[in-house]
Amino acid sequence: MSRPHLVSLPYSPWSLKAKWALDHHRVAYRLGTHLPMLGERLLRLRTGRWSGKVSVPILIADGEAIMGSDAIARWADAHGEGEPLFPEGEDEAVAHWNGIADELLDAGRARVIERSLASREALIESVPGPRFLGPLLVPVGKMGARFLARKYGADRAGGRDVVERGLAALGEALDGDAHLVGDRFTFADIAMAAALACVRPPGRSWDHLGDASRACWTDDALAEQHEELLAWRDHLFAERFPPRVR
Ligand SMILES: N[C@@H](CCC(=O)N[C@@H](CS)C(=O)NCC(=O)O)C(=O)O
Repeated sequence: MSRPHLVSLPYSPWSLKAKWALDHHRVAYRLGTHLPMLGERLLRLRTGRWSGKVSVPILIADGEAIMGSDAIARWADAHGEGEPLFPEGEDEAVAHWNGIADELLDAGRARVIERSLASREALIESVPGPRFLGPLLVPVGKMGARFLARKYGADRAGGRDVVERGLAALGEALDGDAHLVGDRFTFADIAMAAALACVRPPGRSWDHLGDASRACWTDDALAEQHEELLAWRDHLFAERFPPRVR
């Protein structure tokens, strides 16, 4: 098998979930970067999907395009080494947490887009290019943010109440435990740890965010209320997904 190619968005928690699952299973891969809006056609070309929504992460393995963090993690379970992330009999429980993680991230993305549109620096950071082009990058950043808002229906995403409910459920389920499903490390832990980016991103080694974008992601009030969950997340990242592995 030739080395699979992961097309990702460096700052996206969904891409982080896929990278984590691949690393967990010691799958070596080439990493490519997708550019929202401008890279849409290339993504369709790479995947052969000319209708419907295309989003990253996408893993191209043996000519097949596997789209979405969940499908990529399942592919890694089937093709990699080590303990499964979807243990037998726990599929429903893992899917339940992945669903909650998606709700949190959808709500988080809508909020980040709104806040980015109000931050000149964050808009500049969102466009690759030399910083001295700053003023020219702002309109491109705005177009990109509006494109993502439309594509992912930011106006239909849940609000802060959805995030609060998800965090409360996570706190109750963990209640001091290390893992969410069956006392072992699963994709449920990966999904919820990654989703906490909408409260406070995990750190530059993982999220590659600039300062202004990090501020848009961070919700100080929620972070203060949920330091225990963030400590759980930080521990999991440090132990199970150390930066040196990637
Ligand atoms: N359910 C998908 C969600 C993926 C997703 O929402 N990707 C967004 C991350 S912001 C994306 O590709 N954005 C860039 C684009 O659509 O061009 C997964 O689990 O991977």
